[in-house]
Parts: sequence; C-alpha cells; structure tokens
Amino acid sequence: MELIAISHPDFIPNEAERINALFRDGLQRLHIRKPHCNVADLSQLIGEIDPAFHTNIALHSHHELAAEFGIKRLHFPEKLRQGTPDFMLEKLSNAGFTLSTSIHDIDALTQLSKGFDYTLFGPVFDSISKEGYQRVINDDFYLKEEQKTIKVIAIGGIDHSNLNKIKQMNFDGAAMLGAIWHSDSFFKSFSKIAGGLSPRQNGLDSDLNVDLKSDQNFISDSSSKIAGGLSPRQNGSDSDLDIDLKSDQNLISDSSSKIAGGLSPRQNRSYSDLNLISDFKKITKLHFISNQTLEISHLDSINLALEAGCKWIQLRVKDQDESEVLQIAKSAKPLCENYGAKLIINDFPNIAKAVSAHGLHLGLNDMPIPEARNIVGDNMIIGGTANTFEDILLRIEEGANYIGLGPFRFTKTKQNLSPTLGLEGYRDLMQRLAQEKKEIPIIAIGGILPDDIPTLLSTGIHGVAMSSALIQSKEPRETVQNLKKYYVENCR
Ligand code: TZP
Ligand code: MG
Repeated sequence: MELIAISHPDFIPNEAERINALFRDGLQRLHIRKPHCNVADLSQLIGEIDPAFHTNIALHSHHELAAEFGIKRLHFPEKLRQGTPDFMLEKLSNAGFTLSTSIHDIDALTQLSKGFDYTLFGPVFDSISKEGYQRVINDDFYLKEEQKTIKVIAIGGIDHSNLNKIKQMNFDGAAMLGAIWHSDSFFKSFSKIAGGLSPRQNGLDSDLNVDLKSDQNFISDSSSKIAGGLSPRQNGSDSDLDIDLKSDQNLISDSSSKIAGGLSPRQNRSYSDLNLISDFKKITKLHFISNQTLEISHLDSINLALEAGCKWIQLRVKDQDESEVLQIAKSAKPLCENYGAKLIINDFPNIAKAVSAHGLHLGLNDMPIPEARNIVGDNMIIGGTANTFEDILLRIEEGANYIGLGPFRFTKTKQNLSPTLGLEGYRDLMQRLAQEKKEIPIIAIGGILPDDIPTLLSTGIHGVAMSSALIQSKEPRETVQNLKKYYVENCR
C-alpha cells in the first residue's frame, strides 16, 4: 500500500516546514494540489521545501515549475487531462515523468491514456475536507485485478481508522488530505498516520533513509497552528476534482504558464516536452472571429460572443483604416477584460501592441511573423493562417504559437477564400504533421458549425474558430455551452 499526502488546498502557516517534517517522518509522496494558486506563490512554497524531497513531489498545477525544481511527477486533474492530447501524455511519460490523474468513476480506468502510471479514485468515503462530498462506492466494493489497467489509489475520507478497509478493497494505495491537515491532536506525525504499515508497505524504499521517529512532535506543534489564521496566500475553492461545465477552464487557456521566459539551468530534453504542453494550454480551444454585417457591428458581435461565454476573441476588421481599427480595438479591450476574455488583433501588430492585446493574428499576405514579433515582443501570442502543408511548415518555422488552418468549407465571412479543405483535408494534413513529428496547436476555421466539432476534433486539431455560426445562432449561449461539452466529451 502506497500512502500519498495531498497538500492543504490553501497556503497555510509554516507549510514548507510541515511538509519537510512529513517527509522526514517517512512520507514518500506529496501531491501539491492548490486549486487556483498562482505560480509565484507555488514557486515560493516549493523553494522552501528541502530540495532532497523535490523528487517526491507531484504537481497538480503550474507544471512549468517542474523544470526549475527538478520535479518529475505531474498530476493531471480531470479537466487538465481532458485538455491534454494523449500523445503528449505519452511523450512526457517516455521522457521520464511519472504521470497521475484523477477519476471518479471506476469505468473511466479503461479510457485513460497509456501515459499514466496511477490514478486517484474517489471519494471512497465521505470526504473529511470537503463537506458534503459523498463517497462513490459502498463498503462491499472490491477492485478486481483485471480492472486495474494502472495503479489505483483511493482518495476521500481516508484516515487511520479505515486504511485497512482500503487494503481489503484491493486498492494499491491511499491518498490523504483531511487526515493530515484537518486533524487536531490525533495525528502527531506521518508515521502515526501510516499506522501499522511497515516502511516497505508505506512505500518507503531504500532511496530515502528516513527515521520514522524523528520530528514526531514537530507536526503536532505546528498542526495546532493550522487552525490559526490562514496566510494571505490562502485562496480559492476546491474544485479541480470536479468537471464544471460552466467553468472556462474546460477550454484550457492558462496564460500563467509562461515558459517563454528562458530555460532554467535544469532544463533538459524531457522538460521541453513539458513546454510543448504548456504551449498548447495557452491556446483556447474556441476562438470567436468578429464580423460586421448590415445587422451587427464588430463591437456588438464581440459583445454577443462574450455574453455567450467565449474567452478568445479575435478582432478582424477588414476595409477600414488602421486608425479606425485602433479605436475599435481600444473599445474591445475593456469589453474582453470585463469577461475575462483574451483579445487577439488581426492584421495590425502596432494595434496589438498599443492596446496590450493578448495576441496577434497574421494572414499569409501580412507581415512575416518574425518581423511582427520584433514589434509585439516575446510574450504576445502570434497566430498565423495556413491553407496547405507547406504553409503549416512555414508557420512553425516562423515561430507561430498556433495556426488557423482553413477554410473547412465555403464561408461568406472571408473574401478571397483559399480552396476548402473539408474533413479529409484536415485528416490528411494532421496525419502528415504527426508523421513529420511536428506539433503546434491547429485551429480549424471557415464555415464551421457546432455539429462539425466532434468529427473535426477526431482529426487531432486543437480547437475551432467560428464567426457566423455564433453570430447567426438563435441561442449563442446555448451554442457555446454545447461546444464546451463537445470538448469535454471528445478531448481527453
Ligand atoms: N479565415 C478562413 S475562413 C475565415 C477566416 C478568417 C472566416 C471564418 O468565419 P466563419 O463565419 O466561421 O466561416
Ligand atoms: Mg490579414
């Protein structure tokens, strides 16, 4: 039986010292799970943990910190797993990372990528830390060997009193949160929590020489302080074990994963795969392209998309002077900000820079991407249009962050349309990319309707861009919600 400690979801007083004490006391694995924490605070906490224990840490978020701290264990909470293509998970696994995930339905085991080493499963008992979070199995549950496609670690409501039940249910291990961080006086040390488990059962291998008796008092001392005030870094709710279709995190777009800022000294090949995941995460999977028609202005179309729940808005103004586009961009920026959405400017690097847009999108006849990069700087996302395989290679060569590949089918939204690709076109291009081992987020565009998404996603594209389908939708909000559901169901 392997025992895993899950961190407190918030930052708590003396946390690093407590974690160090747990490790010194025999803990083999700590999952750092702090939903909604920011990267700087997490980095500070890890920096305060004894480096000897960094290899025993698994990160639930901000995987980009792995390189800096030599961390080789990455956890993919359900939503993150759904937003990460299997080939990337396998790539990370092949590069030497130990990958884990979370499931709440035991049948999901059969659908997990081969890249995972183990999964958390639960809650197996009513949660201690999350009130009202009820168990998903009964007392007579037994995990059959043939069900275990990978190791299954039970989680939820586990403490010393029911650890044996977990063993009887044939789980490979137990993960604990409440028993460690919410207990008052009973658990004075990790070795107590481990109860009668021998060091080997408790996952203690010879690679860490620990004295189970050391520091027993330390935890009890500090645990009394847990009840005390939470640090200013404390934050957020506790939701990464659930899928919340309303949450835009389903459309993975973590702008905080900024790996671009130079490689750390510890950076090596395996971490470059991690950078790739981060690169994909930066690109939201549903792009809205603004349009002006007789019925609607650019800003109204943007408003409609924002209201419907789009978080990636491209301002694409044709046939107007740069000064006019600048005015529209200046109005679009606060609109997007109000909705927590990202603004991308089509065609005009200087406008993108002037309004501090999140990104810039350039067509094949626009300024070359490297030239635009000189204007907008290293941190701005730049997307490039492509119609053929050669275009895609050019865009990768130019350093594009994503590619708008299309058109999928005929559309009136764009003049001078390139030849349509159709589903076969995407299949062919995505296969060629895979054969050449080229990886870049591909956004399909052009005449796309909501019902096209599942089949388009099956070609391996990252996401889709839409304009008229949303503007003309009778229920734009419902359309966007349905699209998000498609992603959850089709992207693992
Ligand atoms: N590039 C290729 S098709 C297109 C662009 C900008 C327009 C997309 O709009 P719609 O209405 O979704 O076809
Ligand atoms: Mg253009």
